[in-house]
Amino acid sequence: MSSLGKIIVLLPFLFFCVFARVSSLNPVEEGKSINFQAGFGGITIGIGGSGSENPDDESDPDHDKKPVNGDEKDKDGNKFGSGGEQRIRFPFPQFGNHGEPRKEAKESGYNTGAATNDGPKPDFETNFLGSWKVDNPNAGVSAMHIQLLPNNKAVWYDTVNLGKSNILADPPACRGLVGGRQGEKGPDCTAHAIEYDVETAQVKTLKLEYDTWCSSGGMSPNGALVSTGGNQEGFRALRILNPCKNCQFQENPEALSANRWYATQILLENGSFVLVGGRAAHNYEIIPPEKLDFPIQQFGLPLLDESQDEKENNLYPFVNLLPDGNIFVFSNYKSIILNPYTGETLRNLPDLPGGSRSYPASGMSALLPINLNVENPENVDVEVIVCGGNARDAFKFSEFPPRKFFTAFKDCGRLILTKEGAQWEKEDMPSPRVMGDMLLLPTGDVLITNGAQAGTSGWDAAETPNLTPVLYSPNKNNGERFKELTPTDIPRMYHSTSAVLPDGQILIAGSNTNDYYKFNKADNPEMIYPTEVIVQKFSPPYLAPELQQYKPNILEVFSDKELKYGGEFNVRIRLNAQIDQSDIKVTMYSPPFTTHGYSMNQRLLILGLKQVTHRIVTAVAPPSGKLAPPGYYLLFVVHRGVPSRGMWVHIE
Ligand SMILES: [Cu+2]
Repeated sequence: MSSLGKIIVLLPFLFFCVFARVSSLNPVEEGKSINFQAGFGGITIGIGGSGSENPDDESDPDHDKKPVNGDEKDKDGNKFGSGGEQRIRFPFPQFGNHGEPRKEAKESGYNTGAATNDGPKPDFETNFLGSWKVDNPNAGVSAMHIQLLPNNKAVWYDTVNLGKSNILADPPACRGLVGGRQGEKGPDCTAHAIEYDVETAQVKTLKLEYDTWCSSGGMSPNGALVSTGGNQEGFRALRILNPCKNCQFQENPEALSANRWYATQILLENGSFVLVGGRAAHNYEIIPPEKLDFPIQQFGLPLLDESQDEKENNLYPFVNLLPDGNIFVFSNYKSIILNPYTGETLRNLPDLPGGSRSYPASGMSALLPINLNVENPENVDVEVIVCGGNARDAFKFSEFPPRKFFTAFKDCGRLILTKEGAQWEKEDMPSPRVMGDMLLLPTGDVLITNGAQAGTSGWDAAETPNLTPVLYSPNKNNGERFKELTPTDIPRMYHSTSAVLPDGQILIAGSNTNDYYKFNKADNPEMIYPTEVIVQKFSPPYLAPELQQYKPNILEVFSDKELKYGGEFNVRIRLNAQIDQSDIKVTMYSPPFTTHGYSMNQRLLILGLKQVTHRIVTAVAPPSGKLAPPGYYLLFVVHRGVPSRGMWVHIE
């Protein structure tokens, strides 16, 4: 949180030594880790995955194009947020569309591209600019941090130390009230974390003991959420949540080597996490996966000293794993390539000119999709993009009254990280943005949402919400890459999040520019933007209704879901089209941990292809953990820009 002085007296934590640790907590019990196959892989989740289906049956190519079992969502606002109720779901497809004539391409106005043998056909075109819908009018907890897990539950939470949320803990659990609505008395019996079913919008509350405010996290190789850091008693906490029914967080408040408040966490090739920075923590540490207690491995990181401004601008650094196993670390405007196992800086990269990109100036960044569909996939170029942000002194003016909000940056820089001597390539977004979110879509495009057009991160420290999503196509020519999409009408500014869902929709949630939950001006005259507990879903252009006829359907039960590095694997599909190999892309997405405008551990891999028909796609798994750290990914088959529903796969 920005307005530090309001609540916290920051201690000068400048002793970066190895700490004695509390080791009274048990490590994760073997039996508690998720069994993916048995837990949910077999039954769910609506991809036409009827076990009785014959994949070689040619007679019925369209049968599973209808949504499974209609819309199961309960739109009755009263039922949401209460948690608890489990529904029986019927994932079996309806058999329909037999013999129905397909919509003529001409009639629907799409470029189908003539079937030709010379070169890849273009992506299907659409004029659809996306659409918004409310998925749940009250999720109870404002989504400050979010992670999608392989059981199709999005876990999100804010903080236990800023008063009551909008949902009671179920089963009941109370704690002493810290902060909160004016005049309110304790105890606090609300929940501050929930599990959100991304298919049904149902909410189940989760218990959190140690504060997660402005924390970090990621998905471990076995599909658990590993949450780190936070504030106060959560500064050094590590929490593990396995994606199973009725699981709760296991927490160790003394696991980490330093206070990790605004740190960044990513996976390394061996499945360990690297946890970088945090307020006054100019170092990083390596934490093994799925352990609550472990020996400290901490390394100094001078970059975080060198890039610190008067108002920090070195928090939530942008960190990515590179194909050689080293990591890219970007803070403020400076970046390096670092050997994570020795702490050695291997290369200083050129400064990104213009101002600051890191928290609280809060630009956005992502590793662009990595194309492994090449001759030597172990030796590919990877490129990072960094966009938006604000001036290095912007927070000084936006933090306290009389506030002054500098217009955010419009510009982006792209840098090839694998080429020595590469320089930043600059380009401009259609609008200025700070605190935006940047997600990699199943197609390989990039979606920019959320944020504001002026100001910085921090309570009430920004104005003019940026309501217009932007699609960025990295492979087009500079100057032609951005496209504005349908705007929303709900501001999503400080402490908002977003997530790519298996069906290709984007979940958009959170936003709390206030120091506790505030919903209306009558009770909170000083409030500018309300705390958001409304959950939306955004459908990007590839979900245009008229494109759905081109959408491949993955037959999950007949497809390989356990991948081995470098190994070939088969995905059974149904696709009613004449295709050749160049019409199909297979992409693999690591669902990130998103908070404060940064999606940690996000990557999209475009896989090598061996053989493609309209029935079966044989693809090649990424060559190593350096390109795809072990764990769960969403795999999409993309037909000329139209993605299938994603199938969860696991690689190690
Ligand atoms: Cu924060």
